[in-house]
Amino acid sequence: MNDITEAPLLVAARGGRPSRTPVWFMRQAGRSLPEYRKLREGTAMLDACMDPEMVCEITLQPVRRHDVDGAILFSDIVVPLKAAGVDLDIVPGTGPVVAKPIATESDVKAIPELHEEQVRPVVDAIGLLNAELGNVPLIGFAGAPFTLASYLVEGGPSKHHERTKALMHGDPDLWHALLDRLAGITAEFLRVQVRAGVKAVQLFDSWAGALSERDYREFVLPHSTRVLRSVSGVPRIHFGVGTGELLPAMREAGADVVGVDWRTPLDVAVKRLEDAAPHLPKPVVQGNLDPALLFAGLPALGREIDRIKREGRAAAGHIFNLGHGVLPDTDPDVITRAVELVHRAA
Ligand code: 1CP
Repeated sequence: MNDITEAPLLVAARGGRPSRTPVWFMRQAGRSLPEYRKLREGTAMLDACMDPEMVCEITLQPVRRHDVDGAILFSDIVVPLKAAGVDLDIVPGTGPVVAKPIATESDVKAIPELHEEQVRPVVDAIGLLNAELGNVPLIGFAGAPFTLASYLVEGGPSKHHERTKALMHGDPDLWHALLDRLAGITAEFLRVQVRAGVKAVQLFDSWAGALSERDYREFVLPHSTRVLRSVSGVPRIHFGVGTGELLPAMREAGADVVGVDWRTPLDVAVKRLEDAAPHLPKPVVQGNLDPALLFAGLPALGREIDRIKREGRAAAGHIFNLGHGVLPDTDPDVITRAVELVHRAA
């Protein structure tokens, strides 16, 4: 196979039947791999994301080890915010922490735009990766406006997103102004990655599942729709956690592939997506193995993988993945075995 457009992940993303079920894992690069921990020693996360050689090496590590069908660019959802000039850091063991959380109109107005030269190291990393990856597609990504807003408004990781929801309901105009700015940054970051040569993109709205469908439709959907519409030329994957109730609305945002966490069986997800938009082509889904199943032993893991593949046949195309990211204590050898089990014809 010399034509990357025939790579299993890209065939499935177009709603076709590839030669094998394509599989990659969210957070496949990172703490579960000893070679990652070794390389990262002494380098802060955001510095690593701006070092093209390091990004290239970390992105390749899981591809070499596990024979996955996609490489996810090593980066983070806050990278474009930091690059544009927002004062934030990624604190080990915590996640993104923002120096001055967003609360007022002047805070929103102070959020800068993103310009390509500010993320030049990411562009360079994509160039290096495309030279190395052969027929394995490189997946770029960005954080969706709502999930980014949650970090900016809460000041860091949040369980209940209470400040975010308070702003959304308490001052809808300011909320929409904030999401409009963030949608601009996210859309530009995705377009930069597409121009640099990624073969697919994923929009991570990880925390959208914290919202009711009503709130999602009013306060989030228009902005995510704008982001997805502004990206063309590569398949677009749209993912969130706990979004079983939001799947119809997420489909309306217009992505080519909808990510599903482990709470909703794929055949049920496909039915919800189809019922929501009978005029659209049959949906393509990504998911949805519970990351905890990688701790359950190979017989149980094999059964779950077979079930998910069976249920995934309800879709026009299925990209196998976890329902959320690899947990840090996961045994990397089990990830390799899981990939073999997905690839096994059944
Ligand atoms: O292999 C890969 O998937 C590529 C690397 C990657 C991705 C896709 C990282 C590296 N971050 C992300 C996206 C990301 N970052 C998301 C969306 C995906 C998801 O839902 O998991 C989110 C919500 C973040 C925010 C973030 N960054 C967190 C979560 C905090 C919370 O609210 O619970 C954390 C812990 C980080 C830091 C981070 N990002 C990536 C790594 C390897 C790390 C740890 C860095 C360190 O400890 O130094």
